[in-house]
Amino acid sequence: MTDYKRILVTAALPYANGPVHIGHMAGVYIPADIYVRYQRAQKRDIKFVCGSDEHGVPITIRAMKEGITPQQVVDKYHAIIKDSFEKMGISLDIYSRTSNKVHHETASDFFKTLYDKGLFEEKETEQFYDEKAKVFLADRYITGTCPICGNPNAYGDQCERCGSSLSPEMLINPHSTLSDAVPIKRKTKHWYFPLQNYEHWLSEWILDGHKEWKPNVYGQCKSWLDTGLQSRAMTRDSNWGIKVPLPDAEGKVLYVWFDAPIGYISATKELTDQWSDYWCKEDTKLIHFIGKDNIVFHCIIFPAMLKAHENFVLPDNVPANEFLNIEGEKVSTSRNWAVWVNEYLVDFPGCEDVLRYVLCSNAPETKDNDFTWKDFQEKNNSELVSIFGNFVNRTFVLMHKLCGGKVPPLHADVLDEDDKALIAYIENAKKKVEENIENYKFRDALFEVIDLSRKGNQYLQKKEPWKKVSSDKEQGTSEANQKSIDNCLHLCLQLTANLSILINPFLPNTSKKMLYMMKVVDKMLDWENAGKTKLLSVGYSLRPPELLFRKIEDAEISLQVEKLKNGLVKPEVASSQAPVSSSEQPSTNQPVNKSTIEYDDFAKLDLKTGIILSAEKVAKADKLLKLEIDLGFEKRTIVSGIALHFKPEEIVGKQVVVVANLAPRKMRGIESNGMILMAEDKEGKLHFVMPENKIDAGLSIT
Ligand code: B3M
Ligand code: ZN
Repeated sequence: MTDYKRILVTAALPYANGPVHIGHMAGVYIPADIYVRYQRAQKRDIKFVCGSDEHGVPITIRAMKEGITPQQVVDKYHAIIKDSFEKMGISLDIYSRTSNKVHHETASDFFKTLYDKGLFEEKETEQFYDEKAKVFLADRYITGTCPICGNPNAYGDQCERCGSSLSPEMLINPHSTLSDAVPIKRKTKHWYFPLQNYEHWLSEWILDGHKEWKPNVYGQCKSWLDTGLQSRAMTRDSNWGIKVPLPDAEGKVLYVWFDAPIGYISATKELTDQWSDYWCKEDTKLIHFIGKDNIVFHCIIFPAMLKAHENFVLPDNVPANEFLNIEGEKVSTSRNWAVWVNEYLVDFPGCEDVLRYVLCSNAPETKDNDFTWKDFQEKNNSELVSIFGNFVNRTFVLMHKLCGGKVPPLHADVLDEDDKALIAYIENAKKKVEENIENYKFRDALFEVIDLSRKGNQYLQKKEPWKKVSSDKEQGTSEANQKSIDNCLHLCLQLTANLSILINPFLPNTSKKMLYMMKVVDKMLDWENAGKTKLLSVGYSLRPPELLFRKIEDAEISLQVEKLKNGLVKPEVASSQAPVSSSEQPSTNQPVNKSTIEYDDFAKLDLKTGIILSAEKVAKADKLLKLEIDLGFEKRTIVSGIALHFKPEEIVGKQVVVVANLAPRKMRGIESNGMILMAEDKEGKLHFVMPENKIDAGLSIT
């Protein structure tokens, strides 16, 4: 381990097509950050890089759904993701993006190098093509009826209702999502990377050479290699992405999984002029933190690319995690079954470390795991508050009460068995935490830290220093008792100092607060200080305690559970109204009681009666109708996701209730100015919410 001169840690580049959720954090970013913070405390040369993945189908799909350009999509989500990472304390050295010039150049050059070496196969194949929109269609762009469950809105690669993976050929009534055209097959040329040529080398490198990789990672690699590898197209027909740097490649871009991992190299280039030390020198330890769905790309395809290029180091480890489910169900971004980090940060200000704690102690390191809000509360209240926080708080309160706010001396002559045992725990904890982190066992490492604070509590409870103070003022506390009090609090304070060092990689904000209370500088957090019991000098005066964690109340938890359920979008409407996040998008399912709002909140809504003057289908969007609404005082254009429920001609003349002061929003290039209210019944059928009698348009609803 120590024969490496430098470490380069990469964390999977999130697609900039939505905010990050807690599954991403638990699987990738929190473990990576713990590892990096620990290595920094060890004073090792380490760089931590990441950035937004801004190409590929996920981005163009999102653009289509939101009715904005791919560039607008990536600009929006890049900013949101970057902000979430910063606030969650993910201590990246750089958060770059694959739309940067340096990345376009780096990825192009990489492709060109392999091309010039003659390593690609050029092949013509038949792919689905939309004759109306004049583009080749990725599987996701083709929808139709699922042959398995009958869902009319299944995608060409997957049905989101029954979860089956599909291919476009399997769909009943397939049509393009860009137009209503039935896709046809058409010839197209692409450049393929013959992975089978690297199979032998990969087997040796991984199956023989990296038996220490996590079983889930090793197992997946083995199964890919056992099945046999095939050529994979490294280019796509699209106008969004990095142009294929060849003369006869009009309308072709690099496959997103070709360019994205090169993004790690580009980000390092952007970060430091010494980038090539980290990428090209053999004594670099390269580690990719990823989720399990990215294993094949990071363990097979990217290493084969690196090997083919010849200039680069290979990953030393790829500690991929499994998935985190929410309240017993798989995360689904299209159904909005997720806990979004940007929303958590608003709902629980100052509780960033709590989320880090819960996600680490519950990380899906070896199998899929479940996040529940109840467990979140439980872990906060009965571990962070009652064990760790309680120990630090008691130590400080007692030290102020019994030792005049100063670090008391240690009397070696009266050290007893309990004192010695505590010293031994402190010394041993360092090694245990360290070993676990080095082996990517972050849950176990964190458990050791909490366990050390638990030991502290037990020690205090046994020693009961508060009982040793004499109540007789005249007589005062006996010398023996005072010595025992001193020793107890001296050791508890040294333990507190140790806890601040050990908890720092996991809960950096908590560690900072502890430093403040102890009036010491960051330097104390150097890992070499862990295990020592002379960190705080005798006679040094310390600040009064501050609570490290607050209790989380039942009401906060039920609110979150409610929010999760209320935000849930049914698969049928998900594709036209895919949520950006639950707070930005109204859901169309049956509301479970929402939380109470003040009258003032209600009064902000400008609800008006209106009449539909005209309705027409929106091109390339089978769920949207463009409505002209008479609001009495003006006519409005409103785009509404009701096309699957009503024919345009049957709703002309209907009375409707309009949210008239909703911020305008572009959908499919049409600006929508407001929203009409609909009621959804148990069968998922929509009904207009409207007055029974004929009334004028433009009346206020109060
Ligand atoms: N953006 C996939 C994902 O977010 C992809 C990772 C790229 S890492 C080079 O799961
Ligand atoms: Zn299905």
